[in-house]
Amino acid sequence: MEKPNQSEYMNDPDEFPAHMEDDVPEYPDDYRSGYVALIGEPNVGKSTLMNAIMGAQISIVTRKPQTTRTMVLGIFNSDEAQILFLDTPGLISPKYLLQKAMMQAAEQAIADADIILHIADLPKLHKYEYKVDERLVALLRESGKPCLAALNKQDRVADAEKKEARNALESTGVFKAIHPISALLNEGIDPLLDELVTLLPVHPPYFPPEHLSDRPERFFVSEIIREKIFEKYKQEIPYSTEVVVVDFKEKKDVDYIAADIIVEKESQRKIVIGAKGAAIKDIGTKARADIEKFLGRKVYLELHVKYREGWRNDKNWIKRFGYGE
Ligand SMILES: Nc1nc2c(ncn2[C@@H]2O[C@H](COP(=O)(O)OP(=O)(O)OP(=O)(O)O)[C@@H](O)[C@H]2O)c(=O)[nH]1
Ligand SMILES: [Mg+2]
Repeated sequence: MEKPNQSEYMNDPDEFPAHMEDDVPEYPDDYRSGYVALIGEPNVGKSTLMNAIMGAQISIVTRKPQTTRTMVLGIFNSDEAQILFLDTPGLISPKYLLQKAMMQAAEQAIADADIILHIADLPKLHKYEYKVDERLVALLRESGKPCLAALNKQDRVADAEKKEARNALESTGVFKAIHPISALLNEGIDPLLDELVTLLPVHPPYFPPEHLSDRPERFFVSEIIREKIFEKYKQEIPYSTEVVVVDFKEKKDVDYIAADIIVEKESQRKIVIGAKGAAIKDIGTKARADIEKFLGRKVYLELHVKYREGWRNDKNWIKRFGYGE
């Protein structure tokens, strides 16, 4: 990802919102800003942590692994720092092209980051006898960047288990500090943020302070619809589904949004539509409620279900859907 250049944005009023032209905020000389990559296995709570820090649903969260597919930026502002969090897809061994693109997103985040925050899942560490993935440790070590670890889901383990997990991560020698947290219950997050700030480079903010992300509203709308599909279906459908917003018109009373839900097979298309359209109606109702909450506006949502045979393994479709380079 291209980092925006501070001096360019100060000089080019076309690039940034009008209020920045005449009201360029002053920042202390020791203001810090930089990128923090959230890295870890699927389902450990990376997106939950980002949302907890942001106080908003920037990244979708479900109970299933491999929910996040692409790098999602969350911009956190305080008086002393702007932290740019890069939420990433969980680290896996890719089996199809879409997963390969997902791993590229995680690698790109590591390459772009000033600091790497590894999120580990405490109950899972306990279950697997505190074994730390050696490939991950090698990846972090090779990056040469400062690394911190967050031991997440502390609400689900006893103190003795936390201690074992801490010892296991400490023994790798790659982490500057280890923070037990619960992203779900918002525990342990302030000390983690404080520590991140101390490790950030002294740099003016990259983005105007009221920006929460660099993604357009369309992106969040399609992600919310995808989240509802992840929640509704078990194994196959969520991983075969992509959502594309094809029309988005802001109107006076109610915005009009049309989106295509794309699956891989005709049989999946039938399932997503459901008997007499009941399934798609349910997805639409739930998605619309969350989209309205996110946009703060009323929305008319129109959904169509289509199939594109084997799109997850087709490089042209993957590119068209915005994954990979
Ligand atoms: N008990 C508990 N559950 C948590 C905590 N943090 C996250 N979870 C749950 O863990 C599940 C996965 O959370 P996500 O935030 O989607 O995980 P992720 O690491 O972003 O997953 P991928 O995007 O698939 O890589 C969800 O059901 C969360 O509610 C926590 O601190 N405690
Ligand atoms: Mg995620």
